[in-house]
Amino acid sequence: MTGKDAPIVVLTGAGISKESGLATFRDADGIWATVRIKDVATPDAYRRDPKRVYEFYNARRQGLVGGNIRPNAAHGALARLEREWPGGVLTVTQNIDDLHERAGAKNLIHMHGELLKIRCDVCGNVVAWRDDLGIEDACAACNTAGRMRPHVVWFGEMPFEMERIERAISAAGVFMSIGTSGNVYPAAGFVMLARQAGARTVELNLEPSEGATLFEEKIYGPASQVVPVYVERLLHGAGD
Ligand code: BV8
Repeated sequence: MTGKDAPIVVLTGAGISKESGLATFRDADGIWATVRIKDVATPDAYRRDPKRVYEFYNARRQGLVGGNIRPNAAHGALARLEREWPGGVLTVTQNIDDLHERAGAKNLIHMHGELLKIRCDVCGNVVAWRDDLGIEDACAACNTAGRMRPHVVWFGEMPFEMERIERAISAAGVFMSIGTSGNVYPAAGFVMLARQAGARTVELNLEPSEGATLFEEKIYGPASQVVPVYVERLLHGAGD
């Protein structure tokens, strides 16, 4: 097992929130089974039909805030790891839900943005937002109406805090990938960076991801079961 003074970087995807009641993207019952990326999750979609994009994110936002959605044991185990691991833990999530924060995570990067925030397309001002977003909503900073968008990274847009993420992975002793299919870049390429840095790489997922062969260790099962067990092993493993 890795020395406890080595930092850990954890990448999470939609699979970690599935047992909390949020849909994934590419499972049979996933989001992309009913709506096309190019219609709702690209800058062109927003320019072409903002109402359609607002409706897509309003439905997901209402599902998150109004649907009795709670963090599960996997989110809780990662927050525990962050509290107890001497070398420090950074969680990088592709998810736009707030379940990691609600489970207690502090050192957290939402590389694809956050569903509960909106951003002004004119001045860049970002505000917390839990209601429906409409074309009539104005920016609290520059007063421009009709230019507020979800604070979410669409396909073709640069994910947030990439330099900080790459620096952290380059210094990591352990890289854990949880609940992601390994389809979306640049996140899907992080394991390569971790291997180049000499980090121990482990995938915890329901089934092998696209990048499964790149991980030294692979543990399959529902995140709420396998993640707490793995965290316990990291913290109090028999030195294996
Ligand atoms: C960019 C926010 C460039 C919106 C999302 C190579 C290099 C760089 C880019 C590309 C490249 N090749 C292609 C690209 C372009 C593109 C891309 O990757 N396309 C793919 C489809 C081929 N990437 C981009 O556009 C990115 N931007 O590259 O910018 C650039 C450069 C310079 C200047 C400007 C720009 C931006 C990508 C971000 C897009 N936004 N989300 C929203 O949420 O609505 S992506 C979307 O996919 C979500 O963020 C999601 O998190 C992410 C990844 O999906 P997963 O989380 O993995 O979910 P998925 O359903 O796929 O898998 C779930 C997994 O969980 C499964 O494996 C399942 O088995 C497992 N699971 C299920 N249940 C459980 C479970 N596991 C455990 N327990 C369970 N119970």
